Amino acid sequence: MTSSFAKVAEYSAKHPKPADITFAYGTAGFRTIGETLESTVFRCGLLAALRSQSKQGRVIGIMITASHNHERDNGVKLVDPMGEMLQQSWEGYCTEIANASTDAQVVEILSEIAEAEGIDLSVTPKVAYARDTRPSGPLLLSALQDGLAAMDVDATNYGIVTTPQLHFFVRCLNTKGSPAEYGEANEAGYYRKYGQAFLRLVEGKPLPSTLYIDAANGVGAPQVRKLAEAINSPYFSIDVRNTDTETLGKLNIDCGADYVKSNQHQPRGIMLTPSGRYCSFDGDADRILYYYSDECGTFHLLDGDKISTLVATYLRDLVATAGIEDLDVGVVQTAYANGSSTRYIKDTLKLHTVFAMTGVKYLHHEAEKMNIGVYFEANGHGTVLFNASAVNTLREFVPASPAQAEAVERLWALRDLINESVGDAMADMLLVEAILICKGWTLAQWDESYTDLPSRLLKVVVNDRNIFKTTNAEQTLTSPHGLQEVVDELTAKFPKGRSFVRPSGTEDAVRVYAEAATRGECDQLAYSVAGAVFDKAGGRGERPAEFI
Ligand code: 16G
Ligand code: MG
Repeated sequence: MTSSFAKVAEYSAKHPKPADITFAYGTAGFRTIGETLESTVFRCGLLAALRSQSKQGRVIGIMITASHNHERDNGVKLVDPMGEMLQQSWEGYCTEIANASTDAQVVEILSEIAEAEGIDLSVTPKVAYARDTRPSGPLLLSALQDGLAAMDVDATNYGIVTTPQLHFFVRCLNTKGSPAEYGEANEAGYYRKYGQAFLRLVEGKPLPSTLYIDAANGVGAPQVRKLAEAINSPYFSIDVRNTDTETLGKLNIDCGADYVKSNQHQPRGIMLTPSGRYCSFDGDADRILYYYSDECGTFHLLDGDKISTLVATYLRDLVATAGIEDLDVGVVQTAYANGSSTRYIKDTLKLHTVFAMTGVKYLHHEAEKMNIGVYFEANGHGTVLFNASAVNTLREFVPASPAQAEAVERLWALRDLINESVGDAMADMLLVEAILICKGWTLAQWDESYTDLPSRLLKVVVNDRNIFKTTNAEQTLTSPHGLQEVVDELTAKFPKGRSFVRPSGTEDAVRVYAEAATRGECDQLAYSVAGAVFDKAGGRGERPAEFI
């Protein structure tokens, strides 16, 4: 068996593991200082090859990106054949191989995985890969290419694209020629598929005003311009800001979806005017948020929850107009969803809603269980899934009137407009634009559906975040002992109070979320919970400032 790995040790010697670092495959893959990731990315190449062989030579994706994080960081994640996140049971293999201390051990681990998974090593492995615009990208890319060469992989380099584009290509490659054929596995195919679906939905409706896009000085900037060129229609008139992917020190700085969500403020480079329409992508363009300013100059954010309710409402209404009875629309949220949104979904929309743990893979799996599952994190990451039974129902449904036929046709067009492999800022933007155009809505009209409760997200640095264990979709702490009771006591003091504490999956810190009826009460709750975490669970550095 080892002969299949004959070249691995030699290549591996070119990419030694830094002795003092322990790597972990987290919520969205490995993520840390870019320069330290060479060995990890090389080894991900090896593992992707093995994963492909375990899937009878289906294409596995590898994306080199650190999303909204600082430019000095980078990361790598594997993409499974349908464009979804890597199966969780393989995440442990990734961590194991990333931490092997010698080249011989790397080979040994590969052999062990091959044996444990019963992998046929004679299968030619196939991998598709890409990176974002980070300065450490080229170094990591060449480490990856060594990993692929060491395993004789049939590899396709997609260059610099958004994370969701790479997911899309992987799904297209693996469904080519099948009934589930997803599209053409290249950039032009991506723009064509989503552009055409968008135009099918909006043609004949009144034209929208220009949409200002903050591209976070990341890979979304060139890509969204290419999308606009391909669509080439006044229905998609955009003005892209924060497009500098060349100058060091600009990526995600004072701009991008994460900045806008955390600061509840417009990014640098965008001046808000009343009636203007604005959105922000994150650094790898898998998240999107909308915002606007009212006549008084007050900033209003339309986050992932607002996108999710907009989309769910539209889908629910179309299903009703079509007269299809056995097609349920459901919504998946995380604990970060604003309480007002959850109440709105349950009480006003009367749709089924569930909570999943933070991280796309968890939401995705819950949404797969629904007929039409809309999932979004409040931070703007999400998409919609039509499961097999929904597709069958749609296919077999016989409309009884032209209005019903039109609603069915719109449901098909919406499905084509959605990137079902993963949340996608560009596809989600077209989806929101299409719905707003069809409804003839401004951002303020969209915003009227419900009013967010004031919320606050704080970070507490502790000695060991691994002592924090949660249950109930991360809303309840089971460890450290007694801390949840303190959170409950504090929360009970505030009308509409809600707070939870969870260990971050991407950073060495603990997150504290709180919401309450007023801004003042929300902040009091957030800081008192953060203070309790700091005092009772080994806080490090500065104690979260008390709210006065
Ligand atoms: C990752 C997740 C994102 C999640 C965030 C939470 C993916 C592709 N990305 O960026 O969805 O919101 O982690 O970070 O799953 P945290 O665990 O540090 O709070
Ligand atoms: Mg991202």
